[in-house]
Amino acid sequence: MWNIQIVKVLGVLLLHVALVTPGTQVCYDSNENAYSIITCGAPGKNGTNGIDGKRGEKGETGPAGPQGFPGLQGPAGLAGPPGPRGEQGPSGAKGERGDSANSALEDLKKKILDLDTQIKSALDSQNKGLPKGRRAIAGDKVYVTSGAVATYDEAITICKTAGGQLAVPLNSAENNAILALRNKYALNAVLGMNDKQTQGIFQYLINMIISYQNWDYGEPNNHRGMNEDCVEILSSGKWNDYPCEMPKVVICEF
Ligand code: FUC
Ligand code: CA
Repeated sequence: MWNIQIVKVLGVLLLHVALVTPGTQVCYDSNENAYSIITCGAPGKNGTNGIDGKRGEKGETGPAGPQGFPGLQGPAGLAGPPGPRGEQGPSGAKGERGDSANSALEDLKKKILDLDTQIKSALDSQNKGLPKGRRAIAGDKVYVTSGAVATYDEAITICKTAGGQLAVPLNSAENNAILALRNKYALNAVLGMNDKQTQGIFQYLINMIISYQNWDYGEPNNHRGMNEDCVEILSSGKWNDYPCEMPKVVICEF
């Protein structure tokens, strides 16, 4: 059986080699169910397109696109840490030669004396306007009163407001000048000292223990434990401690 097929194929091949001429071809003749040398018909027309195939699988990621345009500038960032210390700058020009310590001190003294003179003459011209008897002088101090009475605290404020301070005698000359004013009014006058801080220890307004003193006999006695913390000058010029709330003549010193 296989031998017959082989012989048939070989036969056709031989026939092809021997008889094929231009215009003829070895074609399969379906009527004969065999290959034969025939003139082959023109090839049929292309069939219509088949239906679309299935959607293919997702392709691989493409290459990166071109760089985009730069975005808008963002807000300013926080201040960075301080930079390292810069180098030292060049030294400045040499200054003028200063005054010697002594001549600077002399200048200062002169200025203070000038000021002192100015203040005294201003006070003098101010006090000369006062009626006689309201002004007394001891050394470089000027004592002034209007004859009005006030408590100790009020008296301090009155004299401070006037640019001076409550009269305080530091020696007998000053005590006499104050006494002269006190006696014009025949009323005891308040002095600028008290023992509010420590009973029995009288101090000036600047919290210094008094140096000069002119107490009356038996004074200061803080009579009957009455808080006699302030000091008045009596008609004798001697001093007595009395309660600060009692009104006394106010004498200021400048
Ligand atoms: C003396 C003084 C008192 C008071 C009284 C009336 O005792 O020591 O301060 O003035 O007299
Ligand atoms: Ca007393």
